[in-house]
Amino acid sequence: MTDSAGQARPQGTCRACGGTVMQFLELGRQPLSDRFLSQPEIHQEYFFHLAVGACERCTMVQLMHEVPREQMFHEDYPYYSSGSAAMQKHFVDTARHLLGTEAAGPDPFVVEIGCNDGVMLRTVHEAGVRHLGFEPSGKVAKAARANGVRVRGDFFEESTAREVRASDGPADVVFAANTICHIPDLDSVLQGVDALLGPDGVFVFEDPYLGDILAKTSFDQIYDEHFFLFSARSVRALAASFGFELVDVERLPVHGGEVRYTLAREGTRRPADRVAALIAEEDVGEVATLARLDRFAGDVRRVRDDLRALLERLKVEGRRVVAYGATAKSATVTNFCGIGPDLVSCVYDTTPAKQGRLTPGTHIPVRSADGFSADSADYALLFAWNHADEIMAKEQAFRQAGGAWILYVPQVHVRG
Ligand code: DWN
Ligand code: SAH
Ligand code: ZN
Repeated sequence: MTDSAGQARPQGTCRACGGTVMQFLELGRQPLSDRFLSQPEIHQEYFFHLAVGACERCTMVQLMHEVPREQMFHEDYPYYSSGSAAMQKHFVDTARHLLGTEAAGPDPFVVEIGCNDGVMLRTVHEAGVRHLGFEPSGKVAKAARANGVRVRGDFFEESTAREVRASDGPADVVFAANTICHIPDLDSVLQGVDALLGPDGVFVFEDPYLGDILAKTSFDQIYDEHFFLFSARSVRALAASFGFELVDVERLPVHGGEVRYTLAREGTRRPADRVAALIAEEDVGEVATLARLDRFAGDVRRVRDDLRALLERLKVEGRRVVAYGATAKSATVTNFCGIGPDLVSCVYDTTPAKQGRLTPGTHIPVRSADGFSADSADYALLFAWNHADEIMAKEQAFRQAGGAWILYVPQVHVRG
């Protein structure tokens, strides 16, 4: 089968259902998105082939090639969830919501997969509720423990889930944010949830939403860690093949648009009307069709060409361009668009673990965000566009001094 350009489409095997995956977008040779390098490390970078496809049978959108999990999630994993005030608030609200609903009975037990620095479980701990976070990345797990959170430093999978069931009993809620889409082995995740969850328990997870990614051409949501781009239809199919049912969906504004999916054991709850409504909306938007995904691929290439053209023009004009937010997402943008230190002088970021290092693949220096206002750059490319409100509010002096932000979502534009 050929793609829109008449090329043979590479194929793969679906990690959700075993069906055939048809490639629709090629993003080239890419580094690990969260591996910020010291100077000597630039000679031994790990690269992989980033391409994305959709399953013919269950519609699941997924990467064509997998990166071993230990390459991504290890002692020095540098993303700290509490680095954004808006995300902190989101997770305090999430914890309160769970404590007031699914975890409101006598002696509830809440498990989180990928608890990171404890941004969500901290509130559960402070409420005195039994909990456990799975977090394989060493330093972020340590930060969670320092917040009083009970953490198991392992990957969540069927075997570790069974051990927790044996030692702690059934969970009322298994929660995960921005983590299930990171795990290619969905069989092991769903079997682990099945083993751990009580008969009336729920599995709640939120991840970037395919519908929003297509609508906003936010192709930077595609990188090594984001193995799956979920939709309500693909998650409903996944749930059904493991004896679960998709009983609720909620759209969330965080990280550029996500959906929170609620799964329960089949037949235990009546699905909310908004499940069928979102799937109907996906059908109207043809979210899962190859024709729509090919159109997205064309949109992505246009954004790449526009962004490169703008940065090259600013360079010719002698403008100083920096970037803001050394996001994992930006690895795809810089490497796919060919943006290195010749076009963007440095990236400002608040994360100590990223500062003083070089961005993956393109080797742009990362500096402390404290230095941003003194830089007097003409333009700042906003890699952390999902935190635009928070960042623009605290960096108002930049625009007052004549600086302008460059954004590339949903298309390339300048906000002066
Ligand atoms: O899914 C994932 C999400 C939840 O987090 C992970 N795979 C990895 C990571 O992705 P990301 O790096 O693209 O996430 P963010 O939240 O867009 O990263 C924001 C970056 O910007 C961080 O390095 C912190 C930095 N930042 C900053 O310098 N000043 C953030 C804010 C809010 C700020 O004011
Ligand atoms: N939940 C946080 C963190 C998201 S980053 C938030 O929404 O901000 C993804 C996290 O999942 C990382 O901390 C990573 O170490 C962890 N992770 C990756 N694979 C995992 C697995 N199989 N089990 C548990 N945690 C995992
Ligand atoms: Zn499939």
